[in-house]
Amino acid sequence: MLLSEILYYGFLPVRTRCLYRMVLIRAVTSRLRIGFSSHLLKSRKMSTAPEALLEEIGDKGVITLNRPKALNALNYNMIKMIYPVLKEWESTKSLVIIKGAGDKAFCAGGDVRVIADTAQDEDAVGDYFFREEYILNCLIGTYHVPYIALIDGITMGGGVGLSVHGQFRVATEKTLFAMPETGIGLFPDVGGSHFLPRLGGRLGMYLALTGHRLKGRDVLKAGVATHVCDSARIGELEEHLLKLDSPYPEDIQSTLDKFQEESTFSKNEAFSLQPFLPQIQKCFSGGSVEEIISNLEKDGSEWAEKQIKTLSRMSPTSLKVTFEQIERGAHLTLQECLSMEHRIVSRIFKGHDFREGIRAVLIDKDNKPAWKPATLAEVTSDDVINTYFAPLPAEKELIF
Ligand code: QUE
Repeated sequence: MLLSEILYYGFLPVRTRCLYRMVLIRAVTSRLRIGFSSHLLKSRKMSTAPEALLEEIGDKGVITLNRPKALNALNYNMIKMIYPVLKEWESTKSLVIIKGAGDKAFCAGGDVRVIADTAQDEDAVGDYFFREEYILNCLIGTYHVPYIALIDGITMGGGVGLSVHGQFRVATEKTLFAMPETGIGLFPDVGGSHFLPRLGGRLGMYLALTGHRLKGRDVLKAGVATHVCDSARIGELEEHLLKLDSPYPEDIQSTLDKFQEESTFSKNEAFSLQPFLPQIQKCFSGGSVEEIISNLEKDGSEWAEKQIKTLSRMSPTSLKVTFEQIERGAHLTLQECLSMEHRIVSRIFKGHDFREGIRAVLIDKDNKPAWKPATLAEVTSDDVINTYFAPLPAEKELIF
């Protein structure tokens, strides 16, 4: 920042100052972009709307993911905008709110299309996207001031990484949560190996392998959200939070509790997975993906048949990598989980199944991926899976 900018900034009234800082933050990040890869320059749009809004409102910070037409899918530019500001806010703010623009999504995932498109290139976006994304996930998981994610809409993959590790996650009747990566030849990353095995019982293994979607109050019941609030009142909740005077976490907690108490949707409904929890526990406790499938076959219920069908559509390699990842993650810190996931992703994003998954699900939308290997039996030895978990060359490791 130039001295003249600092001096000028000092004379502005508070609210104008906030807006001015937003502009400054944008200017600084767009300067940073000059050194970036050609993919980013090519993908720059003519539109001037920033892809992430970073607002300072007194001693509070508000991040808005601002790609509503792409369901706020997280791209590299957004990560580069958010990280330095979030880092600065850790020592200057009393709370941070993160939300999504538009009425459909908090964040539908990572911008996986561009990662698949460039996977074979020398300057593959995936080579730096995942590293920076996981560093951001770690900052959120270790954040020193209250971090409140308003997950009012679709919250999947990368969107889960921007919310679940934070102190407070507020779901609404519009929240749709999933870790659906086994369906596109990836695995539930962004710290999935940390939070999924900690959801209780084998629920996390079930969500990880099948990509099962949770809606509304179920997101709270599964332990992914900490609170619920009516979608129509999310704006009012945000206003209340922004008006709190130097809040302690307990003040935030009681504000969220009050809105939860006054919420009106599916209040008396049981957790939709409640009837299946014993089966989830029994079947998904198997010691391998094959054993889980054999447990489901033995179970023989209509529910079990449905799970077998779902699993048969997923990438066999992704299923085996995911099983191993969730087992290992149960005993690791968030940082260790993210380092492990970085080892896996560095290999898997260049593989056949990811490209094929993106083709089948997001490009051609035929939903008929031709996985290679095509069956679990063909993903032959544990050595093949262990290759994904092996250390990277020292300079490529993600160390916190
Ligand atoms: C599985 C996934 C993802 C997915 C669909 C799946 C995923 C992801 C997106 C996505 C959605 C909207 C976008 C976008 C990407 O879809 O991870 O760029 O605009 O990010 O079945 O894992």
